[in-house]
Amino acid sequence: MQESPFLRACRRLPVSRTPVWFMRQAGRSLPEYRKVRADVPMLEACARPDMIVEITMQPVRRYDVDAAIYFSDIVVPLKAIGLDLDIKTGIGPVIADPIRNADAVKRLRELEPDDVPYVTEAVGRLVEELDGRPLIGFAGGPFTLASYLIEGGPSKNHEHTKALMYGAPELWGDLMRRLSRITLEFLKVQIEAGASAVQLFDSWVGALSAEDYRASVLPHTSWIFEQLGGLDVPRIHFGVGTGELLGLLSEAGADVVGVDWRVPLDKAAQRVQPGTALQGNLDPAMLFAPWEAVAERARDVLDRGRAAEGHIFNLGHGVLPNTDPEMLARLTHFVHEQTEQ
Ligand code: 1CP
Repeated sequence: MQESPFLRACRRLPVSRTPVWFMRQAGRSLPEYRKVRADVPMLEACARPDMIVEITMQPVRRYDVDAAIYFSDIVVPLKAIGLDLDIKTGIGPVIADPIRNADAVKRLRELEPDDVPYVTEAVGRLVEELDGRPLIGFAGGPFTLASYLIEGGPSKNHEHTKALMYGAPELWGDLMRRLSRITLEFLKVQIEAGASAVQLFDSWVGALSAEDYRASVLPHTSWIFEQLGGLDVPRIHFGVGTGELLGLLSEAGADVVGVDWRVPLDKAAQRVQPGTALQGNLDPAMLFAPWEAVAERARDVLDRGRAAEGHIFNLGHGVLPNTDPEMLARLTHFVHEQTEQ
């Protein structure tokens, strides 16, 4: 079988068409998702192979996307090691006792494959059902996970996180090392079960200056990517508001850097290291404009994406909850049609 355009673009090989998938393509914006989730709390859904398989497949049935993304959440491995946390509708992850001192950090134990048997089972079933279409595994990046743990929930300014990072560098290092090991193990479980690429969502690192990112986050993320290096699975690295960090996100060891909508892809291509493919970067809010405007912008993304060594079409961040699924269907078709060789 011909290798998929998605995996080929990750590896910077010529493609028969520009591959496309959407961050957060599963869930939220789909009526069929809301239906199956109606009586099932989010974290329960993430621990049930039947739900995981169904929700992961929903967007694949609807759109001709070139990859599926495993249905889960970045806090699932933290729940699996016993942290008291929940995902609240309309809010996001909420941690009962925020982690702000050495005792709390020490309680973060390693993740074992046996903590997440449902991941192994669901990935295996998905690989079979996807029949050659790649499955992307994912995990949260260490800064983003640390932010939820330290703040206790979603945060705009990450003030407690930065207080710990600047004020207690050793404790910060310990926390980052523990989270990196958990993230690595969570990704390895997905890869060993058959995921053919992984994405590290360090969504909130854009809150840091380049200097602080280099000193306090990069060493940990580099370690994760290095550990994954021998597994022959493309590694995608994504964050929001990372215009100033794009070079460092690739330096961390990613094969593909995900770019939000703020930096045009031709500029982003100059900022990443040679040997890096790009993923992105249509503004997700753009999908609320009339189709003609969307098409024009999508064409611009494709044109600028040609400056990259490989391009995977995506949005600049996740699909917004009220997005019309019809727009995503049209957009997927448009990207394929414009780029078919
Ligand atoms: O396609 C998909 O939706 C796949 C599944 C997926 C992914 C990739 C979910 C399901 N979550 C994630 C990753 C995730 N979770 C990220 C990284 C991606 C991003 O930047 O958007 C982050 C930051 C989270 C944390 C999180 N979980 C939030 C954001 C809160 C904040 O700080 O603003 C929210 C709202 C959740 C809950 C969640 N995760 C996923 C779903 C479908 C939901 C909504 C839960 C519900 O339906 O009640």
